[in-house]
Amino acid sequence: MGKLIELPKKGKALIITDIHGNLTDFNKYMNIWDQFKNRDNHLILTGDFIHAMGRENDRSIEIMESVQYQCENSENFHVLLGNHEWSTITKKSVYKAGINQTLNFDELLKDNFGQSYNKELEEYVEFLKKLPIAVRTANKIFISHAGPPRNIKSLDKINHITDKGYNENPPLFQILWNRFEDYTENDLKSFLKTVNCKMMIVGHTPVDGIKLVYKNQLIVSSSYSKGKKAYVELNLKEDIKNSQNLLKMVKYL
Ligand SMILES: [Mn+2]
Repeated sequence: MGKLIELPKKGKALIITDIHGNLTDFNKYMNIWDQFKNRDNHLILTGDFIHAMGRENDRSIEIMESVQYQCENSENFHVLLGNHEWSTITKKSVYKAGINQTLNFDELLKDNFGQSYNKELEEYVEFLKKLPIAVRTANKIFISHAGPPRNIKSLDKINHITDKGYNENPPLFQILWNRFEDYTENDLKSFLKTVNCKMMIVGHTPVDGIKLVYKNQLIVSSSYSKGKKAYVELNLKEDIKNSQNLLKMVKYL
């Protein structure tokens, strides 16, 4: 029941971020995954797969259904919680460009499921509560939606990060919401030291494909981005010593 997934030194992992209700991009990535999947390879979706900018192009429900199906049917399909899924659990409103995305999602559910929308929503919440929060690979890469959180004393704290619930839980809030202006280079270094990792990969902040922050954090935008759409094909067997080693594994949609 832990919230941290540990991947062994075997195979590769596709790391895909911030789909935000874009079914076209989601399907492109699922095609890449179909070609890529085998016993040793993994897919890591780093959260925020729901909530598009406009109602008319918001395909969050189809994506939610597909993600749920694949999670239940493939051990190598890992989906992490993002702040937008968190807002569905906590029923806290989340805004993007001034638009209340939580209300939009409610409307979408009502349109799709009519009277039974509330029952459907509760089923989604139960599913989302099962999602892990982070992945740590044997070659020392830490992957989460955002962050790092402050004042984490051990890797085990990440594994138990939701023990205190989803509301009023600062470390959980920070790992889902923190952007690079929210932490210093020292915060990042001290976090990586605590979890015994070399580099961190996150989504959350829209960038032009990728952006390297404080030398040890790679921000990736796979769909909702400021231009290019990037993902990472992480080799889990390779020794990764620095950002150059990791940048070689970046691919574009
Ligand atoms: Mn986010």
